[in-house]
Amino acid sequence: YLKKPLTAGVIGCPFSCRRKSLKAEGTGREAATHALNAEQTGPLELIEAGLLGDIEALGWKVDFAGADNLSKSITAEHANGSDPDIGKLKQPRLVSQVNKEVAERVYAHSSKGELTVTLGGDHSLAMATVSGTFKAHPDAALIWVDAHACLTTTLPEQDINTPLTTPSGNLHGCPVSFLMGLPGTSKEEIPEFGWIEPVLKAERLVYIGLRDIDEGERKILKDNKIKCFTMHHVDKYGIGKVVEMALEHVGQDRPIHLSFDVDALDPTVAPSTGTAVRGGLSFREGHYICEGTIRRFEGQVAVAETGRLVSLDIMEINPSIAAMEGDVQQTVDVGRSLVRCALGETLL
Ligand code: 5AB
Ligand code: MN
Ligand code: MN
Ligand code: MN
Repeated sequence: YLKKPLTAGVIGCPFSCRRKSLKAEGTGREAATHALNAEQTGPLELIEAGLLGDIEALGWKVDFAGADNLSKSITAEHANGSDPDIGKLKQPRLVSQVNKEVAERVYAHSSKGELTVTLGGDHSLAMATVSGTFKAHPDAALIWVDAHACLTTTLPEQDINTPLTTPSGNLHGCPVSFLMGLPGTSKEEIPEFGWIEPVLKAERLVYIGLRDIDEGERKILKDNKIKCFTMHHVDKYGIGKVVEMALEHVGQDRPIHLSFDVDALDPTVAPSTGTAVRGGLSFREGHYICEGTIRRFEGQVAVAETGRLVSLDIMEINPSIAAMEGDVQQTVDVGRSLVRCALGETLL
């Protein structure tokens, strides 16, 4: 699936779907002003720390257009309060437009035969990464590593009291439902997101690391028979077996999109993230997933041999969140080494 010379198409998306300090600040007017701050500097920090050099050192070419804030102009457009909630969904037009733009970039890299590496930013960006990747690789499978299913649905206003509605209205909790075309996400129901095609079939999706699932999400997971390896399964079978079963489930010959939310890791491993949940993956378990996603052959650079990983998201590194000195550095370092692992770094 990847063309030689092996090239990583790196996209930096310093974007957040969440308004900053909305609760503290109060009114809608202030919220609109704060939409201008809807930035998350994770990708900038990763690049500054030397991620591109890391990738090159592993033998890849790097195709990188800059980690400029591609959301800035679009963000400014909506800073005048022209982006009212839709049902419970917050900043819907902003999130949609940023994602539409990123999706085009992802597609551009993926359709050139590059491995697309998208650095978030928050996980609403998966609307873009999965859309762009699956447009180039329609038979791809999605491995979603996260404490959360990101599968809350988006039923309109009259339904806000049903359990199937997003509890927070934050779109980083919804991308998978849009990608699957679940009820409430169709072009008719929410034309603002009409550009998203329902490219993701339930049987092509597998979760690893879940431990904070909403009531509505639990029902969707069951009804659609979506394969999940929660932390319970990681404890029970061990990470090696879990990755093996996950790959088996999606089929051995498909291109793979790995969407890695760093909050899948335990907060002691990746503290600088927005929705930390205790009881997560250890440092090694997280890295094993990246290593194990690619079938390895003795003594060869696995990625080069299989070329099955076509898209990698490293999401939710948020340097504005730090309880202790060193938290940001630690989280950025982990993000960097996850990328290296997925691109073929070996321990030996
Ligand atoms: B993340 C929650 N389900 O919808 C919601 O960080 C959390 O991208 C979503 O995984 C977390 O607000 C989304 C409670
Ligand atoms: Mn997530
Ligand atoms: Mn999460
Ligand atoms: Mn998030």
